Order: sequence, then C-alpha cells, then structure tokens
Amino acid sequence: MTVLVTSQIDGTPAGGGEGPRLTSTNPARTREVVAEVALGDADLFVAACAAARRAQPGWAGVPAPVRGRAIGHIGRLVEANAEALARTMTREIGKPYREALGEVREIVDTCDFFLGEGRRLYGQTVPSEMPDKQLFTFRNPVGVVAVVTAGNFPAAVPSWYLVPALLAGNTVVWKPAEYSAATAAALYALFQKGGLPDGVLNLVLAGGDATYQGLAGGLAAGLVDKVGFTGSSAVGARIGELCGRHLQSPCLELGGKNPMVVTPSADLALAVEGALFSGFGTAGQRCTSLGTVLVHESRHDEFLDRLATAVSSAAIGDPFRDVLYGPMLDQRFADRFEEYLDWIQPHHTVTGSPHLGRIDATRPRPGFAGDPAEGLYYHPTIVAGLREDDAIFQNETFGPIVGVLAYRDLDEAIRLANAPGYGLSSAIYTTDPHDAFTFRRGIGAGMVSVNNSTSGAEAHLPFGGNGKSGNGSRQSGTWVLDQFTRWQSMNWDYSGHLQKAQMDVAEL
Ligand code: UN1
Repeated sequence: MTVLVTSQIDGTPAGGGEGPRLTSTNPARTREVVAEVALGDADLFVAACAAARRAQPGWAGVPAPVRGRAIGHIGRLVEANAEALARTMTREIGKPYREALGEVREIVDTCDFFLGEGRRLYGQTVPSEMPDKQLFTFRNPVGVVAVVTAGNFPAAVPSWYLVPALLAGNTVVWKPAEYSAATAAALYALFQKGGLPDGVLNLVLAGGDATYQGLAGGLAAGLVDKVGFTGSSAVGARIGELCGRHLQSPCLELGGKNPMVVTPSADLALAVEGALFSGFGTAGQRCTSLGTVLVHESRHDEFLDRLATAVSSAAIGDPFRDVLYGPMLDQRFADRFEEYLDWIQPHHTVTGSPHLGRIDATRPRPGFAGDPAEGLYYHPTIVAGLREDDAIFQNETFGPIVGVLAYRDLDEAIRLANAPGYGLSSAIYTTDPHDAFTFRRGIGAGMVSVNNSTSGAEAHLPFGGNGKSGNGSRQSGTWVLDQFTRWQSMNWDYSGHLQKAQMDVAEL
C-alpha cells in the first residue's frame, strides 16, 4: 500500500483531496514508490501562515523553560525513533544509512542544546545615564517563521530552524522539499507527538512556484515575519528580493564551492582521506561538499595520484550497505549533474574512474554494489588541469566530482579559494600554524576546517556563509537566536519627574 503524505495545518491533514500529486521514489530503485505526495497551492500555504499566526500568542505565552521541555521531549522521541526515521530517509533520498543515522543524531544534538536555552533566553539590565531610572532588554519572538528546506539534509537542517524558532516562542510553517516529503512527514509527526499545541508547527507540501506565491501572499498579508531558506543561491536570491520588498531580512543558507588547500607541510594521507570524504561522501550533495582542491605545486602530482587511487577503490552502491555514497537524491539532481559534466573541457585531465557519468551496463564499475539499471548512480570523477575561468571551477556542481589545481604560494591559494565568490565552508591541510591562521584570515568562508573535512559541521557552532552562500545569517548554537528573536529595550523612570535623555544627564 502506498502512503499518501499530505500537508498538516492546525494539527490536521490538509490539501489531501483534489490537486496535483507527486510520486516520491527510491533513487536506489527508481521503480519503488516511497510515498504519494499531495501538493498544496499558494492558498494552502497562506492558510498555514494564518493558522500559525492564530497559534502564536498562545505559544509565546508558554514560559520559555516549558517550551524547552517540549523541545527535550521531541529530542527523546527522535532518539527513540532514530532507526525508523533514518530508514525512511535512506529509502527516500538514498543517503547511506550510517550517514542518515548521523543526521538523526544531529537533530537530537540540536534538541539537547536548545532544551536548556529555554532557561537562558536572557535579557539584560543596563545602567541609565539618569538617576532613578533603569534600562532593560528583552528577547521577543519574531512571530510566524516560514521555513523552506532542501531535501539533501531532509531532517537535520530543518531542525536547525524548527527547534530554535519554536523554543523562542515563534510558530512555524515548514515547507520541505517535495522529494523528501515522507521523511519530512515522519519528522513532523515526532514534533507533534512531543506535545506542540495545534497550529504551532504546520507542514506544507508544495512545488516551487506555489511556495514562492504562498510566501509572497503570506508576506503581503502580514502573516510571515521571518523566512528561513536552505537551497540554491539562485532561489535564495529570489527569496531575498521578495523579503526585501517587505523590509525583511531572511535567513539564507545557500550553495557552496568549498575549497580545500593542501600545503607543502600537509600529511598527504590525511588530506586524501579528507578530500575523498568531503568531495564524494553523500555523492557530493552537501552544501558543504568539497568543490576544488588547491594543492601546492610541489605535492600536486603525488596528491592527484593518491586521490585517484583512493577514489577508484571507493565503495559505491546500495545505501543500506557500507558505502561511501549511494545514488543521487532524485531524477532532477541526476539530470542536473549530467549537465554539469558537460562543463568538462578537452584541456582537463579526468581521472579516478574508467568512466564518466551514470554507472550502468555500458559503463560498469568494478566492485559496484547496487542495481545499476534502476538506481541513479554516478561514477566518481576527478578533474585536473583546471583554469580559473572554467565553469567547473567557478560553480557548484552538487555531485560526485572534485577539481584539483596546483598553486605556487599561499596568497595565490587563498585568492583562488575565494575566486568563485561563494563563502560557506573551507579546509586547509597543513602542519604549520602560520599557514592555518593566514588561511583563516584570508578566506571568505563562514567555516574553516584545519586538517578535517569541509563538511560535517557540529550542531553548536555558527553555521552559515557569505557571498553567494548566504546573507551572513548564522544557524546553530545560540547565534541562531538572533534570527528568531528581536531585541526589545525598556526604560523605567521611577524618579517621579520627567528626565529628558541627553538633556538631563547626571553631572559629577
Ligand atoms: C547542507 O548540506 O545543507 O556540514 C548542510 C554538514 C552538515 C550540514 C550540511 N552537518 O555536512
């Protein structure tokens, strides 16, 4: 029996009747249907925003420590249901099961972190320049938060929005990617079970246009106070423009062309391992995936050889097995990746795999452990001999492909690392602290790893990017509370007469 996944407004299924349907299939076995998804329209999106608006004052009136307890319950429920949630994720988007379990762990970590923040939503008491007057600050919830998320991290990344937004007293409308709707529905059910009152968290399943129109409608009607978006830079720019028209600044977490620099002093074995995981893990479908490795010219050839050897023996296939990566997320990502492969130029050296493109009967991969006829599997590809103006050097490719380029000195490496104009994650492999700190200062990225992967952010450090990777907003840790609360100041004059600021300043 096929599961029908619908939107949920006010704790009740919505939009499941008429209207377009999408079939969510298993990318490792494309004939296997995971769920039928009932897609809502812009009106449904706006209705969800209205429900969230109605529920918001009541939720904000719940003491923050009690909201924190609800977050704690949700964390325990997610933990208790980790395997089922991870299995759904692996079936629906082909993420290797071990990684999917890790992703679920990230939700639990986020809940654990914010459970206590309910008791720490501190304001301040501030001295006044006048006697018998006291100043205060408070953190207020923003109101209704509309969250639109991608399907490559269909559970952890949404939780980075949902958990702090709810903890801070906001109500939420969450629009996950359609192709990860079954995972989203499973996560939504756990949040509801955690004890959220109806209308506090609403789930909307909708296509891209309906979502954009719904956001526009919600903003125009004054029903959306903050937008959180994780996805491509192009869509992020459209959402940023839309929000700007309503004088709002969204939280944007966009793409990346994340560089890794390998310096002369690097431990090469470690750097190869890091590049393999960052570039090819999750089939390169993380916003933090490695794009280009910049290797000092004295180590370039050796690094390239060693990376090619590592890639040629990497385990690829059925995501329920112990593999480095499984299939692409869904057909659209596979199609787009094929277009990126067209960027490969005759002057490039392609290595790491005997074939380019889809793993199938005509392009087999030795040791491959999957169903090539029915799975969206792709060969891993290393492209060397890049030039700075190559499309493949400049743009995010979101697939199992890594570029390699030689550099002469660290200044040049930093310049090349910044050249594509993204600024999400980055890494340097070195044993020289001077190089590590020079890189940290020079790189435009929001996140820097030393001797570690570009991907794999922990749930309590600020996560986010600059340039084409975002508008400087940060998620995770206490930093994200700046997105979901607004400071309010208060002054209280108990002198019994009007004291005028700047005019009645107390003299010594
Ligand atoms: C993303 O791909 O949208 O840093 C986020 C990481 C993850 C988050 C990736 N924890 O790899």
